[in-house]
Amino acid sequence: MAHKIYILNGPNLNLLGKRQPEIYGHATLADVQADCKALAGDLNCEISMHQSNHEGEIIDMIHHARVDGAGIIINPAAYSHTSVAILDALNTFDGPVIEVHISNIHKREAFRHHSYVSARADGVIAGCGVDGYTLALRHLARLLNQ
Ligand code: CA2
Repeated sequence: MAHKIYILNGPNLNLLGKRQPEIYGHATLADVQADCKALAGDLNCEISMHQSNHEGEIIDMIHHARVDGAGIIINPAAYSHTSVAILDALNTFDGPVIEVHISNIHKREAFRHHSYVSARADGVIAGCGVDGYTLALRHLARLLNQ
């Protein structure tokens, strides 16, 4: 059976490809979803991708992943730097978690350098643009198919 991978995206990422292309590039979240879906079949994975501007909804999605998710790829966006609640939710999930940031948060303002989610993440990808999502998917598939 295919491994179900939840790809969760935090606040403002619905604007990906529509604003600030100098930081986040031109690809939209729909492009990211299409790239991940195209790759998933070859990796024995199935994608369930979501975006929310609301912290509680992201937590609800993590709870859904607890039921049938094999792994989580999460870009918590600004909540990375503020949300103990998302960290706590991820700590209730048993499978592997990969944190993705499109930009290199370590090259940006100091307040972006710390992520609460990194304390739970099994891997962190930052600064690879939207390629970070497919890189994360390949890595999760390697972990889950071994
Ligand atoms: O680099 C990343 O992926 C971030 O998680 C993006 C967050 C930011 O707060 C983090 O520090 C790093 C911001 C997401 C906002 O996304 C937009 C995309 C396009 C246009 C406007 C916002």
